[in-house]
Formats: sequence, C-alpha cells, structure tokens
Amino acid sequence: MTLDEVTISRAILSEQSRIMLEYLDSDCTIVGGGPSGITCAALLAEEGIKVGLVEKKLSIGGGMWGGGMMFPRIVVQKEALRLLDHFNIGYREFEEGYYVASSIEAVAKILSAACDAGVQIFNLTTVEDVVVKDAGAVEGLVINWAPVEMTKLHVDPLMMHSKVTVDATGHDSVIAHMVKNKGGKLEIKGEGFMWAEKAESNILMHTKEVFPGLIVTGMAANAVGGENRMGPVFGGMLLSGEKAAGLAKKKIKA
Ligand code: 48F
Repeated sequence: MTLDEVTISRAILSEQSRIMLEYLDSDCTIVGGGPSGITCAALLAEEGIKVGLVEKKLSIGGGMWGGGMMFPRIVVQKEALRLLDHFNIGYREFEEGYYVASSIEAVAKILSAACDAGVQIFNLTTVEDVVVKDAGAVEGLVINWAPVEMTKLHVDPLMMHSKVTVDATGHDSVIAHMVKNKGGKLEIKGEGFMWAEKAESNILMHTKEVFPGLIVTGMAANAVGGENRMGPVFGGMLLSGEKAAGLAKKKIKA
C-alpha cells in the first residue's frame, strides 16, 4: 500500500468536521480543560451524557500540569481520595491527611478516562461569547479558533448549543464574566487571598448554577463566590468537578 498525502488530509478534515457537526448540539459543554473541567467531563460522560469540552490552549490540563511552582506534584486531602482511586491515580501519604500525587499522572489519567467515556475535546478553540435569548438562559457558546483571538484577526465565529454549560475557566471565570458584562443578572464577588483551608472547605458551596443554564466549577466557582484561593492542593478541584457533573446531570435529565 502506498501512502497518499491527500487521503491523509481528507481523513483528518472529514473526521473532525463530522465530530464538530455532531457536537454543534450536545447535552453539556464544559469550557476549560483544567482539573475541575476534565473531572466534570469524565464523570458526566461515564453516565452516558454527550459532553463536549472546549479548551483554548493546545494542551489539556490547565494549571494541574505545573503542580506547585513547577514541581510536578499535587496535594490531595482525604475527602477526595476516592476520586484519585476512581481514576486509578497513584498517591502516597505525606503526613496524616495530606496525600501527594504526580500532577502529570493525574492529568493523564483523568483525561484518559474522559476520552474512554466519549468526551469530545475541542482544543485550540476559544469561547468568545454566549448565546442568551428571551428565555434568559445560557443556551450555547460562541466559539472561534484560539489563534484568531491571539492574533486579533477579524474573523466571525461559529456557535454551538447545549442544554447546560459549565464554566471551568479557572481564576478568570471567563464565561460568568461574559454573562455579567452583557447585562445578565449574576453577581461576581471576585477571588480572595490565599487561604487554603477556607478555600477548600467552601468550594462545594460555590459550585452551583449561577445563571440559568450556567454552572460554575473549580476556581471559577470560588472567584464568582468571592472565596479565597488555595494553591496546589487539588482535592477541591476534583470534588467541585464531581459536584458540577451531578448538577449538570440533574438538569439534563429533568
Ligand atoms: O485554571 P484551570 O486549571 O482551572 P481549574 O479547573 O483549576 C485551577 C487549578 O489549576 C489551580 C488552582 C487550584 O489548586 O488554583 O489554578 O479551576 O484551567 C482553566 C482552563 O480554562 C481555559 C484555560 O486555557 C485553562 O486551561 N480557558 C480559559 N478561558 C477560556 C478557556 C476560553 N475563553 N475558552 C476556552 N478555554
């Protein structure tokens, strides 16, 4: 068999176009491929829900790859160990209640579970706006190629619809800000100082539907809720992703 360059190109264009067309309508779109977003995506898709994940960077994993100050290790507390076990991520007890894992293994294994469960990932794709109509709910997202945004090229976007949107964009809580900036009734209190214990204790309280059709998770939840930050302890990110998946599932099945 000889390899034909044009057939290779046709395979790529045809397959990705097919997937993009299929995901113009989905049950849930998650924006942001950090730890909370990929956990939420994997757990939702494991329930048979159609999930698309939009990430503006080339790589998925957000702030988890870098561990703490580029030491590729994360700390996870006891409450979240069941999620490490769920994704088969190895860990070791450092001191009572403090467990250490490889940040790289954690990203790779959650992502692998997400792919196995059928999550479709659209990387290098940025969300630049939301679809909100008379119903006053987020009904979809306005997307563009991330390099278009980076180079400020004047190129119009495309749109995708979903029953639920999850803002997993981290500290910037980008989707919540888009809703608020265009007049949506949504209060963003802003992120507080570093205070790991408080930030981790309260993150589940902030993980909720903050505007019809829009759930916030991870650091986006804490930023919207006016909560502190926690640094490289990641139990709250995983638990928040899990809670967001439960909330999204309930809305989708309602
Ligand atoms: O920041 P990020 O890792 O979010 P997270 O899941 O986790 C936070 C932790 O990494 C860490 C922490 C906890 O210990 O404090 O910071 O809350 O990942 C957010 C992802 O969202 C992407 C961004 O590139 C990153 O990978 N993102 C941001 N804006 C957009 C976006 C956008 N407009 N469109 C698509 N993706």
